[in-house]
Amino acid sequence: METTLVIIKPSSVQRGLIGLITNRFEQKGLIITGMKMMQLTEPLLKEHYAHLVDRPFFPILLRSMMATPVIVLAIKGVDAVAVVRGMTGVTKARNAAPGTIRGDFGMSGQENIVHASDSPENAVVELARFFKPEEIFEYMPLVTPALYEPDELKL
Ligand code: IDP
Ligand code: MG
Repeated sequence: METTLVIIKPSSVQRGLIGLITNRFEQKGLIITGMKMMQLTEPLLKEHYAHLVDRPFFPILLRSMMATPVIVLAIKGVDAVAVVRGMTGVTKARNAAPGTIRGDFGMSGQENIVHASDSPENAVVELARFFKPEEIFEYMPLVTPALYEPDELKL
């Protein structure tokens, strides 16, 4: 199984969406293996959004991501990175498909509800950026055999 990183962004914390968003992942059958509240900092965000530091909107992105604490989630499942990206929807929330988190909860390209890792390689790097190893728990919920056909669990 893969594990991916989700960040529930400050605008979603402000709007009281922590429970609704977390519920989406649980309802899907994904396993929450890490979850905490933390205050993001400029150095951490410059690393996390290194691909955007030269963009004109970067100061706004920084301010927005530090406006309140965030919730970081480690989420596990078969193909979890792609599954969670699919559930997240495209970056500009007002164009995101209905049924996706961004599509159902957002209107903005900037305030787009959640971050989700975009590749298995980045997920490994991002999980290590936001979690200490002991903050991710490798348990298997008792319902797992009801969620997958046995061969799928051997992937
Ligand atoms: P992603 O979150 O869908 O992976 P990225 O391109 O990695 O999208 O951008 C990271 C974050 O930066 C976005 O989620 C959004 O909050 C912000 N962002 C990206 N592009 C724009 C833009 O053109 N205007 C304003 N904010 C943007
Ligand atoms: Mg991205």
